[in-house]
Amino acid sequence: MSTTFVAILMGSDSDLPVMQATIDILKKFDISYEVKVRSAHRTPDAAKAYVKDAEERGCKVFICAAGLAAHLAGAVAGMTTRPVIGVPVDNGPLQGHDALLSTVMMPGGIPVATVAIGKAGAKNAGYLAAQILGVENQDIADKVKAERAANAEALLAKDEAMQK
Ligand code: RP5
Repeated sequence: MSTTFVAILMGSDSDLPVMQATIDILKKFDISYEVKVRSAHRTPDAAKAYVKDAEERGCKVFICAAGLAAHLAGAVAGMTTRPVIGVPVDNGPLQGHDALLSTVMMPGGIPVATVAIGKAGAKNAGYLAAQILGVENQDIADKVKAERAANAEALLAKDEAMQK
């Protein structure tokens, strides 16, 4: 029996401090996930083996994070037709601009849903995965909606306090 989960792949363990934001969001919505270090450059065979196996075991969305010449998301997108979300990591001398372009500029037919550079992008990768799963899973969709409503309410309450 396969269990639905999200796979978070990162090119290096040095990406984990950024990707903790993704993990936190998936945990918030009680979404099962796996976190693996697999590199498009350093461990291409292991990356491919993992993607095939994860897909068979029920992975519905891949989130791939890498910095510098960030090819992981694109490479994974070429191995699966599941949605792939790419997170450009800002850990190099170009502050992630290199990773952004490497991740987002995919040729037609092999999409990577690329989010913002760094922690905001990592957070949004978690939300986007939740929203994709929420198309078929009402429980997750309801949690995402409730969280948005609570955030909107909190912001308006801050505005109200500011007016006093
Ligand atoms: C990329 O190179 C990784 O995703 C990481 O962002 C960057 C640097 O990796 P380390 O040298 O810190 O292992 O492949």
